[in-house]
Amino acid sequence: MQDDTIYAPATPEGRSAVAIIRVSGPKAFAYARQIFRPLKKKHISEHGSFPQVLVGHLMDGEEVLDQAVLLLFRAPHSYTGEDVVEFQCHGSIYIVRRLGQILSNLGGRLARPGEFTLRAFLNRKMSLTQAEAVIDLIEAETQAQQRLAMSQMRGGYAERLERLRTELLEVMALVELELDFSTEDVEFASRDRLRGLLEEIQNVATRLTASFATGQALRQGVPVAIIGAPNAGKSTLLNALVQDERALVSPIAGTTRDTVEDYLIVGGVSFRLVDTAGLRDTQDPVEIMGIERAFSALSKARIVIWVHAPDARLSKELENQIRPVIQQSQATLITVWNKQDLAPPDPTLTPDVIPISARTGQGVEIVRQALLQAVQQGSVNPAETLSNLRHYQALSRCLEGVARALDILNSGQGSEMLAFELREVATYLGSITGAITPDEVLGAIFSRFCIGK
Ligand SMILES: Nc1nc2c(ncn2[C@@H]2O[C@H](COP(=O)(O)OP(=O)(O)OP(=O)(O)O)[C@@H](O)[C@H]2O)c(=O)[nH]1
Ligand SMILES: [Mg+2]
Repeated sequence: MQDDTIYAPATPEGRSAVAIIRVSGPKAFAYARQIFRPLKKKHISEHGSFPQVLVGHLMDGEEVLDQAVLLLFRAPHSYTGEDVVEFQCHGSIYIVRRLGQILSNLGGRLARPGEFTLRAFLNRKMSLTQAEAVIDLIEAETQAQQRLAMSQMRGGYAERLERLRTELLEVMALVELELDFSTEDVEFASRDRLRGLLEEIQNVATRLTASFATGQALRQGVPVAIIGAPNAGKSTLLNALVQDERALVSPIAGTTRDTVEDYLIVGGVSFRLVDTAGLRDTQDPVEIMGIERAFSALSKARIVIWVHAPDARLSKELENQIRPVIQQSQATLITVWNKQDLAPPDPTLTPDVIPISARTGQGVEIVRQALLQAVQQGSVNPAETLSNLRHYQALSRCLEGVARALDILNSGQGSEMLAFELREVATYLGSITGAITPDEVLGAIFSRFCIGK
């Protein structure tokens, strides 16, 4: 338990109907008793059932500062696991600031970013992955992001990893026991059980690390590259998709030089659209740089919208350069025939080509739905999807350890090497849920929070 009492506004600064100021720590109730006068009761009671809700006056000395609502949570049944009180006052900048000063004068300390959640973690109210999910949930702007965060907050894959770690610790204890008998040739730990366990860890970790690209994409917006020959109408299509004059459009081939990005949300999923410079053989040094960037966007995309048009053809050489890039990245290809108002689709294109007219907006909705479909094909299960870089790195290291441990098992080497690798694997697994977490990792995680959470 922490011995100081912290406070912070939990709502953003500025004028609002209601503002919430939270206080957590051993003196939280004492502070509330000093500055809050309930309307109906004589005083705030120590006993009875919690949480409690009281209406009353918030006092600034003998003067009434505001009429407010007070919520009282008794440790350990609170967000932080400590005594917590929450003042819901009117959302005036003055009242919130003044209440902060009063709490500070009483001996409270303004909380650091994420300190309430850090305390919740330290008091075992939540695991580290759940605490991280709190940040993700606050930052969620789309339904897909909210689902990922919520699944992680409800346990997600962390529970599974923690179960595997506990089982590993049991087997590990037996292997370590063998070390004490190193002169004799004994095996307390069943090698079959150990091999089965390591293989299970390997399966789970492999599946999770494989889902990382999808998880990151959902979190940051699925990257979509719009490519094609100059003048095909790529920028017109970007503008039509986002319904904004985002990119410059002109009949001059080579209008777009640098990449132009914008976000589009379809069906709760956020897409990061990247309009690129038209691809062609050119001597213009600036255009060459633009085309390099177009290829770079192409290689990073998870979905590629390839725009064809009757009056803008790509050379065979360039087509042959593009295809392997898409194959390599395993991006989903959406083939679009633009300017269908001028001519019907080229019969040599794939049969599932989408005819559109970016200028009139015809067919653009079908492209939006195709984007959504491309994501859903890889059917995302939030409980099995990894979106956190820290977890990804820990699992990758864990997988390396598992592979080495399996090698040692198969070659029949001694228990000492095996025990070492098993300890590594357990440490990496434990670092994800927070069972083993150095202070600097905690510092880095919680500094990402806002004050008051
Ligand atoms: N008729 C017709 N013209 C279109 C359509 N879409 C775009 N255009 C025109 O095609 C020309 C090129 O459009 P852009 O969107 O600038 O083409 P781009 O592919 O971005 O070209 P670069 O940036 O040079 O690579 C403009 O004059 C557009 O108005 C369409 O659906 N029908
Ligand atoms: Mg353009």
